[in-house]
Amino acid sequence: MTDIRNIVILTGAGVSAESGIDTFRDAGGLWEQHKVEDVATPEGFARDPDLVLRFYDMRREAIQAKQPNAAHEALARLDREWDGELLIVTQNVDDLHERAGAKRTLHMHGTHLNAWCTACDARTRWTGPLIDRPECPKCGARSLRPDVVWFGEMPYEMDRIYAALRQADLFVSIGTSGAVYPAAGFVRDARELRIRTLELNLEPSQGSRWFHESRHGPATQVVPQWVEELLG
Ligand code: BV8
Repeated sequence: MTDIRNIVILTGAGVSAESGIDTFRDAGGLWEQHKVEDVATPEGFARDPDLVLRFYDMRREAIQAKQPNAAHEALARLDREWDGELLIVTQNVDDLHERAGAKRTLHMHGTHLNAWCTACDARTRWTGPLIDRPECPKCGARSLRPDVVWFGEMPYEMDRIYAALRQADLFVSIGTSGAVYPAAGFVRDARELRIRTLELNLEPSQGSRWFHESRHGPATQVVPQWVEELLG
């Protein structure tokens, strides 16, 4: 690993699972309780805004009672101590990477803790519910939605992600099923760019065959071990 300078890390729900935050596709996961097209699409929001707002209000409240786990802590340590480039691209909308101390993070699917005004486009930090249609702090309109990227919507900062991938020497995917694009395609982009690829996941993901190396186990074990090796 001595020739590694610039690292891009992709994280998914598996990195927060041991903090008690439901993943999407594991047994009893979020999508089993709700149909994706009903709660995570603009069409679903237009059809039944109350259902969608309650779904996100429940999750926004739940994550605030959770704590970062050893995987988040290890990635924050890597962020502090790694003197090369590092970007933690997370698909997660919780803030556990930041609460563990990570700074170089990018939320490509948005964040639970922002509200997005569809009238004036302002994004405001938001920790309470949206079901009561509160006023936008900037323009006063009662047009706030979760600042979360739904299916069919453009993920955030794609240019910045691809620019980081083009400079990377190592791409590490942690706790994601490889089910959702374009995130699930990053490993193939990395392979085309001749970047070393590593998967750290509880079990093989849908993209496992694209990784040079896969290590399987709970994130709180495999992530600190990998960070220790890298910094060791
Ligand atoms: C877009 C926010 C156009 C909301 C989410 C190509 C082919 C097919 C379809 C498409 C395609 N391109 C686009 C699409 C459509 C769609 C898509 O991919 N559909 C899928 C279902 C086929 N994609 C989109 O619509 C995206 N937008 O494409 O716009 C575009 C394209 C390119 C460039 C520009 C524009 C937008 C997708 C974003 C949707 N929003 N989240 C919310 O959170 O409510 S998706 C949501 O699910 C997550 O954010 C995450 O991205 C995704 C996958 O979830 P994971 O994080 O992987 O979690 P999951 O439960 O699936 O897996 C958990 C993993 O952890 C498992 O592997 C498990 O083994 C592991 N694990 C569990 N416990 C542990 C663990 N690992 C370690 N330790 C543990 N303890």
